[in-house]
Amino acid sequence: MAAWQGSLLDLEESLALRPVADGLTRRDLGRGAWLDVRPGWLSGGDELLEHLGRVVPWRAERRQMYDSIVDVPRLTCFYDERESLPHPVLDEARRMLSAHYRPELGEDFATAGLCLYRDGHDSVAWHGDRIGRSRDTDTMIAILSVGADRPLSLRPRGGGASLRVAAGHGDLVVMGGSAQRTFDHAILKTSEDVGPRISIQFRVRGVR
Ligand SMILES: O=C(O)CCC(=O)C(=O)O
Repeated sequence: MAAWQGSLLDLEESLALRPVADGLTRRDLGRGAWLDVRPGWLSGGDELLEHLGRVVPWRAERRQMYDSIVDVPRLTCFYDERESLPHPVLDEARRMLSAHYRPELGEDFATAGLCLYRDGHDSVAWHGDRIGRSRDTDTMIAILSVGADRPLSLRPRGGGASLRVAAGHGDLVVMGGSAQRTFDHAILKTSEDVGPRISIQFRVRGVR
């Protein structure tokens, strides 16, 4: 994995999660979709980035695109609900997210999908997570990011202006309501010289 220039401030902080609700803001996207943003949820994220880069069995991903199977330019690893996560702070993150969102979500976060964007050439194209209950029912996808700030882009399905949300080092972004049905999201390529980013997406059982 290419070097990540962590901040000196971050190196002095220990790896820990702060309360989810502190500084959490919700944005109504319309069409029943919303976005929660909690900047700086995780402190000391350099350590997590380095650890995950080293221990996770990263795999290249291939996806059906129209009539062909194409390489997705990023590396991934999926942990289902029975597997222990590759760092205890991620088990704690899942517990905290479940405790915070359970009254609204009606169930716990279960699985964790990890994605490694090695540099600005890595990306994921516009899509919604529409496998499972998210195809026709509201759900939530909670994303913790470490490493380079690669904004999460969203755009309404069927046309309309897109928006970009910062998903920086230690930030939490939660897509909720109808967001997987009424919006698509993407991590777009950038020509900027950016280092690696790892995202950890927590989902409920069966949703991909
Ligand atoms: O890396 C991210 O923040 C988004 C990942 C994503 O959209 C996906 O894997 O479905």
